[in-house]
Amino acid sequence: GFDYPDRLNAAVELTDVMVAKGFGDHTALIGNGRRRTYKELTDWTNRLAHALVDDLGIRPGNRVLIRSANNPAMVACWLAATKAGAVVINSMPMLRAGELRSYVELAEIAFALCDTRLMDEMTACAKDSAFLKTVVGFDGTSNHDAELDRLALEKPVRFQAIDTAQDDVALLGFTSGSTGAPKATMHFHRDLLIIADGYAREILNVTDTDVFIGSPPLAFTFGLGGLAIFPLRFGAAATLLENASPPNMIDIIEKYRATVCFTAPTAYRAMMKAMDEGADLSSLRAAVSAGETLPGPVYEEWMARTGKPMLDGIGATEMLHIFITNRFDDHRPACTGRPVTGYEAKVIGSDGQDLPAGEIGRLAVRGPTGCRYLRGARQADYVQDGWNISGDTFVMDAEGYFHFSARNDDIILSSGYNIAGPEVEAALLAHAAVAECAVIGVPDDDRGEIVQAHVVLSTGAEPGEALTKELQDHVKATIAPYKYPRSIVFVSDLPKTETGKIQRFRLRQTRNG
Ligand code: 3SK
Repeated sequence: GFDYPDRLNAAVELTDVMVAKGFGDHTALIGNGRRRTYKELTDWTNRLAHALVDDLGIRPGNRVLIRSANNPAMVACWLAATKAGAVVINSMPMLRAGELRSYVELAEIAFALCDTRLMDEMTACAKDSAFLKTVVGFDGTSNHDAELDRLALEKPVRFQAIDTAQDDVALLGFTSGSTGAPKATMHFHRDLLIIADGYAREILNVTDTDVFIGSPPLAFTFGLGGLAIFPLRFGAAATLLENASPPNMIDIIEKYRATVCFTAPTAYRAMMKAMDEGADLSSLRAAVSAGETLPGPVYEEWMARTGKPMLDGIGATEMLHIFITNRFDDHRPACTGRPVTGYEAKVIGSDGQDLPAGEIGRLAVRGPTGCRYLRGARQADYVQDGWNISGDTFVMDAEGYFHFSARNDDIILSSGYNIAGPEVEAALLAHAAVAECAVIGVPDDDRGEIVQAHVVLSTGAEPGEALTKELQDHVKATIAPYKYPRSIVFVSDLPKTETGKIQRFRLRQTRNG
């Protein structure tokens, strides 16, 4: 187990305590063309925390939403709000006002800190909100040229952090539920450290010489762990990219000789292609793949090119981070590996009973970092005896290794993003040309899966390329653009049950032949 003091503030552990341990001059964050040491990051977060408490009036337990792309300012705001005892909700920059509003309403969020470049949707979300009363801009480019930065600049560099308990909630992790309505899980201050002291230490052997790089948004706990908590816990450096396309990641890997990479198989494939044109990834000692299942051939190719394993793992926002993983000295193709120490995993049948090795069923997991849903209903359905029942089906082999089988719900996993089919359907149905539609995920070599919409048109609408483009643009303007259907198939009707329920599984079967 992990032994933390009763009074614990995770953000203080990742900043002030690191300075006290002698890491003050080490590089902590690199991003937007600047490098910041642990001392600079500590001072910055303390000033910001003063502004949040003294000027904005944030009190312990208040929920604070942060809206930003991955950059040092976002990390500083998250740490500052955590020092102030707030419960932080990190959100992705692509979210539209409607999606932000569903977060605000579910978590009754009163404060938002927003990169000024992303203010429009935030302001639209706050308009007439019963909950969100204070929206403050910060300068994501780190030039300190926004309201929150100006308030912080006048403040002292010492801040007496709020005396939080190790089991006070520090973070709400949001994910799309399978219907598109978001769900959130609560994570304690200690959970933020457990994922570092567990997975990052045990599996990745992180040290202060490591340089981290990766693509997942900090709003996704995969990114928050891999690109902020893990490096900061060990005195390592994190490189943060607002646009983590494979070419941009390659540039940074080469420039800073990055050693640990967190991304999805799609990006690894693109990076391997770039190796043929001379991309130098030789500095990477750990390539972590999660967010989508890692196809055997991608793992094999990485091994062949680098001589090192690509470490496939599965995590969940519910559990905060990775709980089943391969290891440097124990890895297999098309296999997710074994549980991280402290976590238990099993496969259960539709009746909730444990299934023997070799049988396909739903993956259930139990461990120190979850699962605690915000608001009651989901807890009863998806957490039984402490076991969180996931949306994935797996098989456990006779040796206790877990192998992914399929998703068990309407979530589509594309390039590491979780996309709820019903949410895309709702967006399409808001277009006058769409009478009915069903959205499924179809296999794709590059992205794992892509979103495919089967659309029945309203009378008078003309199928074709022009309408496909119009519907895609409409979805991009309605919900986060990464959710748009890359493929649209116009059909005359949809398969349905006798009671009129759309049978999406039939569309999937047709696809699979
Ligand atoms: O496997 C995932 O999708 C995941 C989710 C949350 C945190 C970490 C990971 C790897």
